[in-house]
Amino acid sequence: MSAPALLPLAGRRLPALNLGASSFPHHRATLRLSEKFILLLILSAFITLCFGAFFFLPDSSKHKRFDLGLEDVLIPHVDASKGGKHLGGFLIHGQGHDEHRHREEEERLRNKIRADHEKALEEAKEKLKKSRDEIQAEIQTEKNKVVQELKKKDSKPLPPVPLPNLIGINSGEPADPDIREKRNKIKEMMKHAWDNYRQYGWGHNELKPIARKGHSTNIFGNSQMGATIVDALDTLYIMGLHDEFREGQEWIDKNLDFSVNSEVSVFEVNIRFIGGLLAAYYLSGQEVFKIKAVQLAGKLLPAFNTPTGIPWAMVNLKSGVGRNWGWASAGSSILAEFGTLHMEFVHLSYLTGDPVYYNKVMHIRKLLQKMDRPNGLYPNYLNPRTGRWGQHHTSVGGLGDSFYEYLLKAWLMSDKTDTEARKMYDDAIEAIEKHLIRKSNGGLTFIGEWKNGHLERKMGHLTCFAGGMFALGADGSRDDKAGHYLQLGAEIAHTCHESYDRTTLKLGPEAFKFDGGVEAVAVRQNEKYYILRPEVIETYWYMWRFTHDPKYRQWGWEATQAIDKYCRVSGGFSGVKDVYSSSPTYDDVQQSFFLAETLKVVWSFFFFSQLSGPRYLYLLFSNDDLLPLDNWVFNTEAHPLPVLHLANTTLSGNPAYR
Ligand code: DMJ
Repeated sequence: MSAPALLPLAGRRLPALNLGASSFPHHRATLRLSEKFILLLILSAFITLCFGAFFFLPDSSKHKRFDLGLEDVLIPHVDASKGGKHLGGFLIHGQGHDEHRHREEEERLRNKIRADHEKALEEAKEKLKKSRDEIQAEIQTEKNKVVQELKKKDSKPLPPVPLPNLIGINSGEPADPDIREKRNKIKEMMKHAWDNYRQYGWGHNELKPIARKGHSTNIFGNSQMGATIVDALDTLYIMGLHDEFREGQEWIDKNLDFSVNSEVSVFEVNIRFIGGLLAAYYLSGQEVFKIKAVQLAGKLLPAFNTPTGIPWAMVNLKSGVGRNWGWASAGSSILAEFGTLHMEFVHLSYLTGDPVYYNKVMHIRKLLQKMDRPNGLYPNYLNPRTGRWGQHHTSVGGLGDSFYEYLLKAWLMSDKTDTEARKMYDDAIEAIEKHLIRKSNGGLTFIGEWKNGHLERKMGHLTCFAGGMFALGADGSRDDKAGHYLQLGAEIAHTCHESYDRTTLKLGPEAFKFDGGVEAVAVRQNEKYYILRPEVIETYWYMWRFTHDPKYRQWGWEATQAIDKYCRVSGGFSGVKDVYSSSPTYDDVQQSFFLAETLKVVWSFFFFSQLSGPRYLYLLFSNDDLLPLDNWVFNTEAHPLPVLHLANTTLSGNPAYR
């Protein structure tokens, strides 16, 4: 009997079933009963069929998961030879159906699921017997295992590279007792700064020496990255403070982690962290510093994902999302920030064999070369979306300074082979000299700031670094103007010394004017502070290296004494709010650059005595064999990086050339 024959019959008879039997003659009633029976039979057969279909038809939800492209997760086995894919034991497509094998496979999976459930149940029962503390300890052990595994993965050794000749890192004690005494004093100041940071700010970025606790600013984001430790390492090393260096190394090895949800300044992290780690690596040869530098550099790379390749000022180390400072000319990038990456990034490519870092900074250079420059000057702001300049402000101080410094140092660091960088430097300083450098009525040479077509007769403490830069760039200058640039360096050094000498504390203000009868003096209250900056001492140091005029050493020593007298507190060193006040108030910040730069420079003053080739206090008081300038170039945070005696072409990361 086929279903189509049954259904019309059932349909026609059904209404009669509902009439009572008493309404019909007997024989007809008998007939109806048999009909009912047959109908019931048919119905039950139909229901059984539907029920069976419900259970035995393939599960459509499984097809949907397959369509989502999750094959890798969901398909336990792919038999390529048969071209068929099995999903949980069901054949989805392909040939060669083997019912028996399917059933076996299904059975095997069912057994496995059952066994897994039982095992999980047993484990859960076992867990419940344990105390809360035991369970927590187990979880912790598991976590540690995962962390260790990740660390192992991250710490894979990098391919070895030939290390440049590390001349001048192990110099001896000077014979002159006066010089020895000065060096000991500077070393004691470094110990005071470090020991207090060690005691009250360890692991924080900086120290509040009066509140005696950790300190940080938005340039380091919201996490504790131990900026002072990383920044101070090479100074500790140079001064022979090896126990302190080892403490720092241990902290970095165990605690310095860049997978943090923190938005940092690309520039500051580059010059202080990458520069500091690379210098520590070159000086000590300890792999951990190189590995951390490379890990951190990888976290900065997303900042370059802009329409022009000019990096954002800030990047979130975890998400890689970048942005610019809201105050910077409608969200522009800043010349001194994106223009101060070259030295470190070239070294990263050299050490890793990966050209990505080199390519990023060369792309910036090429882009700048193509752009028109108003009066030959580089404006401080560049929009990374449009590739156009922002406000036409030019400065050799804040916002511009180290861009010019890195053009010159790119050339020096390449063993003078990067002539493109030298040309850009020469062009830039010619325009600066023409439009920004003037003599005051009192005969002081100063570098002003260009703002929308007029010269502001104000110079910043930061700008004072330029004296040293002019001296450093004298050799190799265009038209053989070495004497001229050395003289310019000396004039800037003199002006900056005047800015110190005309204060009560003999420490220089943040900015000083040459206007309305004012000469080298701060006028505004908010420009009278001194925050342990190095630039003036740095310029003295370069001048000392190139001229050996003892006045520069003397000036360096005077500044050191003033810092010790007015910035020293029992919990470290602090900036002061007013250098013209005889009872100064403190800003309560021990800047990381005080340990990285200021103290390092005075130290090296007393190492150099020859008329050879460059920033600082410890360097001021050292013999000439400490980090000779033919072999080392200091980054803008005074971290020494060795000259790479290679042609530019070798920086492509091609291991054959390294
Ligand atoms: C340092 O972090 C660097 O020298 C930077 O280039 C600008 N100045 C500060 C210290 O003043």
